[in-house]
Amino acid sequence: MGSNDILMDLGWNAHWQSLWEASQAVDRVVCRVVAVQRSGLLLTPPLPNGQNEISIGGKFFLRLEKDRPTIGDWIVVEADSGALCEILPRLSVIKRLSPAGGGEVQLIAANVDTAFVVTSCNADFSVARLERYISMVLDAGIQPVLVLTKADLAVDIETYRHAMDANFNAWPWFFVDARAATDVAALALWCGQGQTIALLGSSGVGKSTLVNTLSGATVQLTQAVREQDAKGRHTTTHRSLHFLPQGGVILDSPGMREFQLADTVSGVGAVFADIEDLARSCRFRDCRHGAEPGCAIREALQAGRLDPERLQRYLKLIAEAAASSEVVSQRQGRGRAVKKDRPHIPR
Ligand SMILES: Nc1nc2c(ncn2[C@@H]2O[C@H](COP(=O)(O)OP(=O)(O)OP(=O)(O)O)[C@@H](O)[C@H]2O)c(=O)[nH]1
Ligand SMILES: [Mg+2]
Ligand SMILES: [Zn+2]
Repeated sequence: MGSNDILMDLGWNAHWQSLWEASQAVDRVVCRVVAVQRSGLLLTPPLPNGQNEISIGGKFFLRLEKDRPTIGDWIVVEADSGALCEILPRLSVIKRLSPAGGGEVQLIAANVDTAFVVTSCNADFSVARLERYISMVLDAGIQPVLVLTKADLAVDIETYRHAMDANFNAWPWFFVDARAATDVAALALWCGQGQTIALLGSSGVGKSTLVNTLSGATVQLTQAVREQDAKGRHTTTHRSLHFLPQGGVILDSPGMREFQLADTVSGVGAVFADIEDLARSCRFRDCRHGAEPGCAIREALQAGRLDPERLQRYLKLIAEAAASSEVVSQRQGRGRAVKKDRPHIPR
């Protein structure tokens, strides 16, 4: 396997080393997927023959999206032919429901340690959207860090501080001017060697600006947002991995428009752990928090210990994740059936 030092710079660590040793064969190398293109995968480090692009091909192409290689994956490749042999088991994967429908999941990134969930101190800010992002991130077992950009432009920063204090104190959060190295220095804690960070957020919130400031260089294009409504212009058009001077690897992504949760019920539960704790002390296991006696949720509402809007947001998100789980499991069940019984499937 090439130089270990190079792999370390790509996020390699003892976990990957042991998996690799278990599967090692003399004619194979391990690489990280740094971009997924229509024609194939971009890899780093390149294969011994200098090739840094391979096609997905064969058995991987026929798989459900969740089992196909995605950005951030560690893959084992035949050194000479460039054939993809295996995807090393993922430590984490961020996914959403595919907008194409049909219960397909869409992978956003694999093997991410920390997600910087980015929003701005302007019209982009939405407690509900932050909760949605954090649900997706926690479901993947990833540490969320909330980054509130454009603090330098905020007319009334206290409004944002209040909303953050009321809802998000379980996670680290920061006000920053994303262009200012001194502000962004607070994020370096999550950017050390062996760490992979993903940036998530709407267009125009400053994801690429953060990559540039953390890099101390202009590695990504950025563009001013629309004056009238603070909406971005979808400047970043594809996902890409960047290597930070702090030693970590950071993934820049195009701004996400509204997205639907995949099968992430437990992520929603983790965001609203306080509400799920309360629900466990309702007298009836199947309490619907309506008129039932001994309802801990209703008591908390009446005592002013639970914000009714927060409860509504929880109920909406948990219903969405449950509905997604249903269609996703149907789709994945069908995927297996198709493989096993292919000749008999009626058209
Ligand atoms: N004043 C100020 N401007 C910022 C801040 N963060 C980003 N900007 C500006 O906002 C604009 C959009 O920033 P980008 O980094 O391109 O946003 P993005 O999230 O990458 O957007 P997409 O690539 O479209 O998803 C640029 O003009 C940045 O200079 C900030 O904290 N303060
Ligand atoms: Mg961008
Ligand atoms: Zn109840």
